Amino acid sequence: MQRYVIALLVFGACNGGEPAKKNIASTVSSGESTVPDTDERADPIVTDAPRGPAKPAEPAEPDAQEPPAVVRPITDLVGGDGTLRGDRTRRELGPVDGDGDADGLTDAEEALLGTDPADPDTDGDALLDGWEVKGVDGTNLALLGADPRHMDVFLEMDYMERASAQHGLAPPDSVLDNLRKCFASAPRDNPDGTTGIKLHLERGNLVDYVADLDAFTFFLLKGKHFDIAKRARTFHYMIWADKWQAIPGVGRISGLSMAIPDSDFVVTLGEWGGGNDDAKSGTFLHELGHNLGLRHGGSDDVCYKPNHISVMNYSWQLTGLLCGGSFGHWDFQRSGLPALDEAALDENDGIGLGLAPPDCDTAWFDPSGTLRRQPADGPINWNWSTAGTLEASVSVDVNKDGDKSLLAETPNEWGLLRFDGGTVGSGLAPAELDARARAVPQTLPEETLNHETSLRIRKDLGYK
Ligand SMILES: [Ca+2]
Ligand SMILES: [Ca+2]
Ligand SMILES: [Ca+2]
Ligand SMILES: [Ca+2]
Ligand SMILES: [Zn+2]
Repeated sequence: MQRYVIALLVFGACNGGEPAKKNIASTVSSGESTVPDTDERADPIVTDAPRGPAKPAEPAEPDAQEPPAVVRPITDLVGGDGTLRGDRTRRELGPVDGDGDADGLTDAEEALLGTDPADPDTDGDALLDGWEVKGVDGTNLALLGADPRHMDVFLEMDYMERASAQHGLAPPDSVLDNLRKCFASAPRDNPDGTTGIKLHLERGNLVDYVADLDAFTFFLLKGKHFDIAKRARTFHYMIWADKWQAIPGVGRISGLSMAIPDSDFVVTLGEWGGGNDDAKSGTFLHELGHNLGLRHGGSDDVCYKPNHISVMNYSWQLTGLLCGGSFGHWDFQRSGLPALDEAALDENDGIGLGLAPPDCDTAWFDPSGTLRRQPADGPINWNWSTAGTLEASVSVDVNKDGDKSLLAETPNEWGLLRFDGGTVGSGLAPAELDARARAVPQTLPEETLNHETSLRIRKDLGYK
């Protein structure tokens, strides 16, 4: 009975109820918890689900431009100090003829680099062309691998330590590889003629241990360990922390983006023993997805939509997508899927034959409330009838939110990414930028996937 109540709270929070007020008082201590945590505890806990006053979705990034006829590696053109390289380069530059789009590069420099002299941000990653070539705020982005013709996301990751955390709190290299590869394979076209997004993950430093992190303390730690003046306009900031302060009625959450979109988030897998590689990879991607504007239902805040094959769907956050017979596939949804009418589901049609990813499973709740999975690109036994016959119209609350309704169509999430969350790309003056970078949100997006629910999901899916 208690479990049922918890589930209702969890699912209800995905549909846009009032944002919970969170207590911002907390303490910082230098000690660590003496309670050993494992991945197997079943305390009532909750994970996250950003909500709150959702900013209206902004139009997707414009299509990438036609690549220049000859694309030279940016390192051939720009030195680590932001100066353009070589005698030939200098000859090609000719006289300075102005900077028509005010991005810090002259029209002649832009012609040489293959950037758009009429667009201050040729690749649409919210970092101005001039910033990516010559640096900004004392941060040399070119030296860090930025390219004005290729989408870049920079992220500083600090971490906590707790010796009793079974899996450790900081990420191993294998997790960072998962994250980089996920973004590198993004279906996004760049002006340099390639696809993918370069995710620049920088290991930061060990921060003070905090047993029960909250937003106020998060921003204290950020102010102490993140160089706001140098990096607020170019870097996201996150902490691999221990546990987020328990939320009444929810419990502990696995992570939290401070807004949607934003430039700050935390991963708080302490209740999961720090999380195995899959939990770390998926939770990081999920929260970074929120930072980049993604929501729990693809097009909305509705959770557990079977027509949403993504780590933004709680069904797959802790395991990764199940594709080709194995878990651990890290992705946001790559193409749109049609709406599902829970009151009249045609089992023959599944979630859209020929539209769903061909080798991946989808997951939904059967009438008993058990999470089921079947290949996404095929018929689906929505009501889990034992005979397995396919029926033309069945009525099932497949996302278990207590209502049989229309689950809205879902988009290609990669096409929705916005890179200007929080302070990234900001044109604020230094004082205002500093204030914005330290501002504790009045309300936070809600994450509602708690520990107990996540364990049940993994069990139902047959994970491990
Ligand atoms: Ca320019
Ligand atoms: Ca430009
Ligand atoms: Ca850019
Ligand atoms: Ca770039
Ligand atoms: Zn979330």
